[in-house]
Amino acid sequence: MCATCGCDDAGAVTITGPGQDHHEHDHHDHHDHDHHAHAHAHAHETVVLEQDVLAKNGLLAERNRGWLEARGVCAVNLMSSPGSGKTTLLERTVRELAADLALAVIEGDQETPMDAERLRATGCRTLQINTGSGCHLDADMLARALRTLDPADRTLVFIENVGNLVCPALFDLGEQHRIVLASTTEGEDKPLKYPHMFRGADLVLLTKVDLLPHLRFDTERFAEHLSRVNPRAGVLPVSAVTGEGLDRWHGWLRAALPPRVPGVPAGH
Ligand SMILES: Nc1nc2c(ncn2[C@@H]2O[C@H](COP(=O)(O)OP(=O)(O)O)[C@@H](O)[C@H]2O)c(=O)[nH]1
Ligand SMILES: [Mg+2]
Repeated sequence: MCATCGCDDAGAVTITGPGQDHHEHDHHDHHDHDHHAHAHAHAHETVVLEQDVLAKNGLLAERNRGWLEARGVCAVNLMSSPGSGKTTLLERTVRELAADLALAVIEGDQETPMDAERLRATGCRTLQINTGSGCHLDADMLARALRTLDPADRTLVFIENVGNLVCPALFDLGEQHRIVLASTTEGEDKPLKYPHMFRGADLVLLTKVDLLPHLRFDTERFAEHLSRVNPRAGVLPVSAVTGEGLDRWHGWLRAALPPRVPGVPAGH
């Protein structure tokens, strides 16, 4: 858990947007001192710290939820282990939906602007959050990213979380939907091994299904493992290479957008 690994108090968070060089450092010069103090506290007060961190995050997540709802903005949090295909799927999704939907992407990674650059190449407005040593996005990072993005009414905001099947599950961002991606190359057992992550999912995308002929992966077994930890979430098999399943994925996203209210002008 995150308070245990110490990631939440280490390193500066950087938010970088299009056409700007906007750095936010939310930690103090006495960071080393703080770090040691916290490390010491971890030995004795790990549980208390975890509760404090998560309680504070929960309050900020509620604020994000209200902010998003007031603007009619839909935030979708994509989570998976590194390499499951989050960025590749997003590249294709934003290319295909950009014609008729307002879209924006928030990219979370420890280092590098690489994923944000991939998304910007599609023409989509994209912000990069670099978490330093942090292994997840939290509600405060999302709040700052949303203020920078300032998305228009009815924008669909994709959040690519830091690649990790553990810590991001604990941090409510205030997002409307949680999507967990699991690739066929990762094996059928992941829902059982990482139940917290899969339990919180509204939808599970089984990615890289174009590779199934080359793998020993039993899709039904995967679905059965998922239903044991989360009977509510459906499995949607997709391939960002062949395009299989993408119509259904895009249909799911369109349905997730808040309905237009007749007679109410945009932004109200
Ligand atoms: N065969 C296949 N490879 C994919 C697919 N989606 C992504 N990949 C590859 O998987 C690797 C990791 O993809 P990426 O989108 O960067 O994963 P992320 O770390 O979850 O963002 C890259 O080499 C992609 O080309 C897919 O649907 N099929
Ligand atoms: Mg990525």
